[in-house]
Amino acid sequence: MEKLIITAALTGNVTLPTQTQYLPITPQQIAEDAKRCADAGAASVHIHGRDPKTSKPTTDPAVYREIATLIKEKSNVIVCITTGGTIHMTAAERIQVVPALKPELATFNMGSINFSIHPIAKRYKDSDYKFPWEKEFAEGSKSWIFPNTFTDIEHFCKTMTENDTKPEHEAYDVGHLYNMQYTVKSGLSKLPLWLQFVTGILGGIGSDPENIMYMKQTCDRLFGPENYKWSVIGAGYPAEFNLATLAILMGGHARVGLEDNIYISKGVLAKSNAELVEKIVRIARELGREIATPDEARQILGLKGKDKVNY
Ligand code: KMH
Ligand code: ZN
Repeated sequence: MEKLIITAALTGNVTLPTQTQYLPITPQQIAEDAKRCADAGAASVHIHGRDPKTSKPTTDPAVYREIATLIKEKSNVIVCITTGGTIHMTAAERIQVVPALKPELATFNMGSINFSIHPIAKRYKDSDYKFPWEKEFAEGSKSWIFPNTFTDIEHFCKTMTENDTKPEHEAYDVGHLYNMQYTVKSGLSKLPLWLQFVTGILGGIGSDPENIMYMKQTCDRLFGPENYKWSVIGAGYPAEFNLATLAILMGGHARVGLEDNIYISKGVLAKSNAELVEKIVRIARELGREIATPDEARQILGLKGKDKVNY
């Protein structure tokens, strides 16, 4: 099996600062976490920006530039920038970071889904929230649709191609794999593809191992086994570790991080993103899977290299 690519998703767009005190918020905190995760074995870090004052997710390219520049100074790790954002952001706002920074990798969400975190709001009283926006953000997600129309998909494909940014395709359900096939057939996406199978989002496919098997089988049929690489994002605990372990055994790759899961073990908060990376590295080593360095991951994924980014 090829070496394991570990992605660390550091802060995300839906984890609330109230949920964990260990969530990195400022560009400095995010960059320091990226370095610690790389030292622990992550080949790639997935980045969202947050307003340093309010902690709210932002699409401000200046925030992304600061984060990416600080990471580049500290580490050779691959920087994968989000184009996902939140319901409060337009598709144009979400994609603007790609022409601005021309990153090696950027996420590319392959279809529209309900995307809700409203059950989290039930855990907190009004006085529990650290920031005034969090309650409405969590409760309001009950009415969210995460829009990724074919118009958006076409525009994102063209923008990523123009900027030589490799898409990291996020598939939240089996139908999204067929959306991806449409982009391949219509010449918008080039093979080989790099995919994240995302499970456990309220609105998407569940975190059953059978779903990962089925998504992989579907990709084998649609693209051919040699034409894609895949990784898993199991949202929540224990899905993050269970599905990452399954992917390690099946020859896929794995993402962990506070964007997707805040627990290191049942009911125990992870004290850092690096602690989550360390755990998956231990599991991989026990199972005999070697860990890819950033440069090995660049080769596996066919990335342009960090000397060709615009930051
Ligand atoms: N939050 C994850 C479930 C993105 O940033 O574009 C998916 C994600 C999407 O990371
Ligand atoms: Zn993300």
